[in-house]
Formats: sequence, C-alpha cells, structure tokens
Amino acid sequence: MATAGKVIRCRAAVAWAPGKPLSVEEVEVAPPKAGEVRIKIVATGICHTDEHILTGSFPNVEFPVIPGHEGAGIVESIGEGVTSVKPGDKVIPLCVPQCGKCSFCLNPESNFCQKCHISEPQNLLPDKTSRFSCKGKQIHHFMWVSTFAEYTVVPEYSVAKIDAAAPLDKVCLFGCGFSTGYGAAINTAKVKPGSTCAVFGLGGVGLSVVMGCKEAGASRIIAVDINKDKFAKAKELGATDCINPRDFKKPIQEVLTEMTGHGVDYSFEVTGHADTMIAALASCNMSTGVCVMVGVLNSGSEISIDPMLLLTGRTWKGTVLGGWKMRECLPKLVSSYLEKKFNSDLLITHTLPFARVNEGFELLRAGKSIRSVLLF
Ligand code: COD
Ligand code: ZN
Ligand code: ZN
Repeated sequence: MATAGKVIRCRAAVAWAPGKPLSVEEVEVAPPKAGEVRIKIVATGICHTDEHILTGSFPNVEFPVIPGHEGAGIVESIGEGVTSVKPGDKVIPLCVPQCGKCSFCLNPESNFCQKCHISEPQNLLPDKTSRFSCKGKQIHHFMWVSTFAEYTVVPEYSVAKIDAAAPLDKVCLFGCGFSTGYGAAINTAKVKPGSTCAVFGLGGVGLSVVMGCKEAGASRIIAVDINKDKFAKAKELGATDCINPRDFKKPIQEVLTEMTGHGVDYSFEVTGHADTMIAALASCNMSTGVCVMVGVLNSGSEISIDPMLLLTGRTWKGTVLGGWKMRECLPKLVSSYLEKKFNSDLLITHTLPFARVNEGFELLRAGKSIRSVLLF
C-alpha cells in the first residue's frame, strides 16, 4: 500500500480524561515496528466495557486513550518479521491475545494468554511506546487494540485472520461481545442438551449467551432483565421465559428456584452488578449447578457471599472472551457465521457513521441499543 512505512493522519475518538465525552480528532498513527501490524479499521462495535473506560472505572487504563475493542478491518501494512497476515487480509484485532508461548497458551484448557491486560498494562505496545499522537501529545493504546481509530497498530499475536468473504460491519462483534457470551455457554459452562439455563442481563453479551445456550441444546432458557424492552429480542434468539426481577416481591433467586424445582443447571451473570452476581450464584442448583460470571464490577469493588452456597456442590466460574483461544478459534467462528449456524446480526440495532460515536454511547446508556456499529 502507498501508505506503508509512513505516518498516517486519520480520525480517532480520543478520551482525554475520565468522565468526559469522546472527542473525534485527527491523530497521527506511526508505522508498525517489528512484530506489529497496522490495520485499517472498517467497523467497530460499542461494548459496555468502553463505557467503563470513559467513566475511569476500568482497571489499568491510562489517559488520554483511544478506546474501542470490538472491531474488524483490513491489514494496511506489516512490520518486520510478521508472517501470519499480509496487507489486504481481513482481520479482527484481539483484546485477549494468543502469544502461543506462555503456559496458558500452551495449556489446551486455557485461553487466558499471560499477555492479557489483566496481567500487564496494555496502554503502550510491548516495546513500551505508543503509535498514536494528537496535537503533539502521546495518546495511549487500549488493550493493544484501540478500534475507535481509523488505523490502529497491534502486535501480531493480537490479530486473527478471517475469511475474505466476512462482512466486517457484522463480524466486528466477534472481537468481544458475541464471542464472550456465546463462548461462556459453549466453552465455559459447557451447557448440556436438555438442561435449564438462566441469563441475567440481556445486553449484547447476555443475548449472545442465550444464543450459545440454544446452540448447546438447552431445553429451557430463562432470560432475566430489569428492562422489559429486551425481552422480544431474547425470545427471538431462543429464550423460553423472560422475567423482570422488579415484577416480584421475593428475591429473583427464589423465583427461579420455584420455576425450576431446585434451581437451574447453569446461570450466567452478564450485568456487572454485585446483587445479580449473588442472585445468579444462588439461582443454580445447590448440588450440581454451574454459575458463570461474565460481568465485571467497577474497579475496586468487592462482593461477599455465604460459603454455604458453594459447600453443597455448586461450581462458580469466570470466563474471559468466552474461553476461545482467539487466534485459532475466531476464524472458525466466522466460518460458522458464514455457514449461517447462528445469526449474530440480530444483535446489531444501530449502524452509525463514526462521527456519531457519542450518540452510540447515549443509546447504550439509555438501554435503547443492543449493539451500535460505527462505520469509518
Ligand atoms: N438485573 C437484571 N438485569 C440487569 C440488572 C439487574 N439488576 N441491571 C442491569 N441489567 C441489564 C440491563 O438492563 C441491560 O440490558 C444488561 O443488564 C446489560 O447490558 P449492556 O448492553 O449494558 O452491556 P453488554 O451486554 O454490552 O456488557 C455487559 C457486561 C456485563 C459483559 C459488561 O458490562 C462487563 O462487565 N464487561 C466486563 C467483562 C468482560 O471482560 N467482558 C468482555 C470484554 S468487554
Ligand atoms: Zn467488550
Ligand atoms: Zn500467551
């Protein structure tokens, strides 16, 4: 490409300080160094976690920063030594890398690469410098992906090459929301055919859990949300029952236990709130139930539980990116999408030009959108 080796000036949404709206700016994006890939981002989704960055409650983020972690694009140029992708390839940048070398990458049971942002900050690329600047100031990366930029630079092990036929404005959701929820049911919980499930929170991630439970053959999928406007979509995607905790006087865990006899086989917490974390755990069968935590509490917050909840046999698990080893699994997920095994397009309620990024966040905050996709 004509731009290879040169600094590119392009648009990006910069979060200058916590609590401030994003500001669409012209930024400079330096060429990729050795082992890095520069990607032209075509489409990016707005995930709830980006909202946590804006409010300053997400751990390990440094300002000013270019957020965004649910994008898809085309390789513009590659740094020295890069072999797995070439200019022109369609790719999804990965907010959980797969370095292929750490003990978790080498363990077939784990997808939590030790180069993940929870293990080490990812505000700068691995060589501890940034490729972004704006108005003479260095801008930080986010999780090494920063998809709210027309061009971004990521390490090679944070990129998955996908089928050239994939529609980037749809599969961008595979960078986070869809893969996280769908995989939480399939990989982390390993939902069995004929089982009962409860999903707390019906945003883009929770609805993807519903899709995963359906794909795994669950016979009953109970969707729980305080916003009843989410129920129609949940039913369309496979929920058999929809309940609003605010419609009941008794705690929702008691309602679910009564509905199912002894509690559900699998419960999923996908709201990121303390009370629903405890309710989700208590809602699954006291002996064999599995509760998967997908949501994250605001930085620094904690919850306490009665250990009796676990003593009788429940399993309480967490999941990151739905347990997928992203570089090897994402291309296969994209192929399944192209084969119409599931329809993740139903999660996209709004498509907006990139300049309207703040409107996308307003829609999310107001509970009016599932996923807004921004197009550059
Ligand atoms: N009971 C039931 N539902 C509730 C409650 C409650 N008390 N409170 C809120 N909800 C519902 C809301 O009405 C909404 O429908 C839903 O919960 C949340 O949906 P969104 O659209 O705001 O959020 P998502 O689906 O984009 O993301 C949800 C997460 C919980 C995954 C997210 O907030 C989070 O915690 N992310 C960090 C976890 C992580 O690592 N995720 C993968 C990388 S981002
Ligand atoms: Zn996300
Ligand atoms: Zn690794």
